[in-house]
Amino acid sequence: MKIQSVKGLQVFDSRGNPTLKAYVTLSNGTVGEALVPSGASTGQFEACELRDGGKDYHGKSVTNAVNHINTILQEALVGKDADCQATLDEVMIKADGSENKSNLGANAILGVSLAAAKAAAAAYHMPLYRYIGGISGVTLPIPMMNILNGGAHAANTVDIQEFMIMPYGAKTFAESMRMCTEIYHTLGNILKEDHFSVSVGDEGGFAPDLDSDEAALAYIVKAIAACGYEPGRDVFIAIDAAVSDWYKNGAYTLPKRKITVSRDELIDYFKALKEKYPIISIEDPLSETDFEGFASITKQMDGTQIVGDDLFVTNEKRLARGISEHAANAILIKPNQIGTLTETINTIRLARRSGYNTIMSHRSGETEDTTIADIAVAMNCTQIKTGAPCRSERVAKYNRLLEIETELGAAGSFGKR
Ligand code: 2PG
Ligand code: MG
Repeated sequence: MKIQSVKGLQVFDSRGNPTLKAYVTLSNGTVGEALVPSGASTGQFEACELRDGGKDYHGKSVTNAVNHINTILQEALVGKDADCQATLDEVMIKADGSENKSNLGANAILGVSLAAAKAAAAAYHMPLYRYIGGISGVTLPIPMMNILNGGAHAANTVDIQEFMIMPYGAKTFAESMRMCTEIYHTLGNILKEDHFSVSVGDEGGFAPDLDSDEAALAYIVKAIAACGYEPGRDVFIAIDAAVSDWYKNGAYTLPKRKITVSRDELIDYFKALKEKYPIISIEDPLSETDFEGFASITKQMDGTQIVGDDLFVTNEKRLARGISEHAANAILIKPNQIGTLTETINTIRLARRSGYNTIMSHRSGETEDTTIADIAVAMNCTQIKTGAPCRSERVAKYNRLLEIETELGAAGSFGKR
């Protein structure tokens, strides 16, 4: 289990931007590898994604982060046991020494953290979900599948960033994939019939130029019904409004339609959408600084899942504040928002203890790495958000979950909260 070497390499993500891949090699020759994703609508409280700046790659290269892996992190970790995850992560946090991992880069640290876990799992001849979750990590998450993209993820006229379907009528993960892919393709056909573009956004969902968020919701309801499912019974809708970017000087301006509203008007807007459409979950309905607003909408929309993404940034301290202020009732989990596997796990544990739903999530800039699928099962996250059933960097996670469901057989359970 002793770490023999730690290496980094600059590679590319699904948007063609540089990102990094980390390799951890053990003394018995076992290698663990991990690639790090990258967001577009990033929260201001996220751990630091270290980029070089300058002219090359429009400032986005990550050679400094890679160098940190090859020098400082390699030196700090060689000779340590790969299966002492908390110790490894602690050593890296100390080597960085900053509050938000800005010295070495959260991208560098997360890559090594995940690669070490994968090396240890491989050395024990265990799948990653079993290594992390033991025999109690058995939950296949229900997909929160993003089939229509807007906001910062698409060059279209739709304000809300993500429109997702949740197939509550499914009994297994495999069945949930059948339902979601049927609806996805049907939506494409309906949009095409109405002469809308079926080109896709960053997460593989369609990105048509619709008049409004409501038009998007109406098309999705139509697609669900056209497949023979009942909207609001078999399949629900989840949205990620991602409004942190809309907020300026106490007011919100819808990015595409340029309408400015107050916090209360925005809450009323979501309430009105929920009245008309089978919306079960709303992510980031208010700014990442507005704990009070989050508490207010959570109370006013009792029965709706209110998800903190930019609000919590997978950070245990921010989640603890949310819990004490009753802000939101669910948390999005993105390992690269915080930068180590141990901190990710601790945040999930706190959420679970406090009755908050946990949703494992990809980033809009992704890679072929499927680690989040394994972490979701290991930690019994009941939901996963990993894009449309389109583009291999998204589909790879779903395919990994199908594989895990088959492996677990009767021991697995399909989570729905
Ligand atoms: C989000 C994510 C993922 P990004 O806002 O939830 O869908 O987007 O990675 O751009 O932050
Ligand atoms: Mg979000």
